[in-house]
Amino acid sequence: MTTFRIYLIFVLICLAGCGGGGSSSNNGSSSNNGSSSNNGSSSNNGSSSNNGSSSNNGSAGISNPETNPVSSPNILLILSDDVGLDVASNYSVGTQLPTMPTLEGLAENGLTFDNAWAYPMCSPTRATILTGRYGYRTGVLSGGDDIPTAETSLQDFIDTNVPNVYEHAVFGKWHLAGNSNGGDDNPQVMGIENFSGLIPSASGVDNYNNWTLVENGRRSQNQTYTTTKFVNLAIEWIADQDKPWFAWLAFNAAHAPFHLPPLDLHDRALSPDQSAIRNNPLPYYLAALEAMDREIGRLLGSLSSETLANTIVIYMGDNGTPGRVTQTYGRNRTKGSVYEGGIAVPLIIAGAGVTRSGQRESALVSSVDLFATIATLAGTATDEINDSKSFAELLAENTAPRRSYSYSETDANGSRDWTIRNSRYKLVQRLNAAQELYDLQLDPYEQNDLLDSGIDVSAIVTELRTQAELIRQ
Ligand SMILES: [Ca+2]
Repeated sequence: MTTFRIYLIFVLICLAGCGGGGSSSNNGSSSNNGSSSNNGSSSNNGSSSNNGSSSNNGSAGISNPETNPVSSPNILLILSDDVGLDVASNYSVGTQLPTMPTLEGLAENGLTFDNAWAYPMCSPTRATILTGRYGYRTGVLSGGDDIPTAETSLQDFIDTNVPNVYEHAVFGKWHLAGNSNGGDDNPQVMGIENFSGLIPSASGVDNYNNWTLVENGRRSQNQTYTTTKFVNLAIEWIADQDKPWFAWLAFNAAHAPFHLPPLDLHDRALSPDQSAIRNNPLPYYLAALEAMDREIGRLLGSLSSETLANTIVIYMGDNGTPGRVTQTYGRNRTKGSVYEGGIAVPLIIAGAGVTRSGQRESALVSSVDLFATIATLAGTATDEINDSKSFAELLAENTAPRRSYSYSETDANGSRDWTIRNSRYKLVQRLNAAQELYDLQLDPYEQNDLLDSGIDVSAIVTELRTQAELIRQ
């Protein structure tokens, strides 16, 4: 067993609850009533136990399996790019899977969601998380759409409702900025105090090893592998925090261009030839995911055991796997589509307050729900706001309230498609096409349109269409 793996196991055990009974070690307010005892000063008086500059170096505390809810936990939101269920190693969809011990460890110690939906493309999913509103409301329905500055960001919402409690930052891919909303300054316009990542290139980078970094509006060229750089930035920023923090870490991995990641970040023997990558991109795409997993492990390993015990980690894919590297799903039912291959994404949550260790959850949840969920975790007591419904209670209680319907849509390439589902059935309405109905329990890959089956499903269709119309009012 490598040193890294031993270390990782310690980190994951810590996420399950080491570090002293789960009481908050964040300095500053731990109240959830909107007032703060942390008066907004950013004093660095040494009283903080939250910044965790030291790395874990022993086994102290790992025998405590309990993770009690904590007030004002640190929140680490990790988004991967173009990663559907077929390449998520703890879902049973694909056959060629990446080795991802960090995420598998999170799943073993946390809660895995089997029915999480996002939008079919990058920008719309990010906009739903940022605003808690569906794309047809914000206008962000396709890759590259600009987020309107009139929208209230999750970070602004937290700052307003639990003032002076959280520091927040976004690292990595933004994909919501353009000429209409401030360009490189858009994250600051949206209330992000600290942004370091990707803005200029529409979908990510042309080259993972040579790209334009934007740090609070300032551009510079960077030659560090993007996955590594974003983790470096997150580690450095977290180490400086003396208040509870909310870090949004959005990898551009494993979005195209398919490439050979640094050899020390994966164990695959792959040719660096571009022709080899072109001819069979899947192993390279998997290697990029393995590199991401290893770097997530490095990030978690950089946190002190005390900080880990007060941190909740949310991992989610932003949309389905691209057609060139998809498995199981049909070629035209991948990223960009409202079929499962486009919108069903991995979602794992572990850490502070997640007491349903190693369990799976079938509740319908959506990227739009992350707004209210994260706001609730931050102490705003936001069960529902805009289109967003918090599922924070599910992290500790499997009988918590849940959605009856989940919704997604796209307006890419003139498609203007939408879909809605209940716990079992899914209605698909594509532009200028007949509606389709699938039984996701019996037919998870949408092979058999029930509207072609001769079975009377009119009541189901009516129910779902009525609910969609209510959502889209
Ligand atoms: Ca994406």
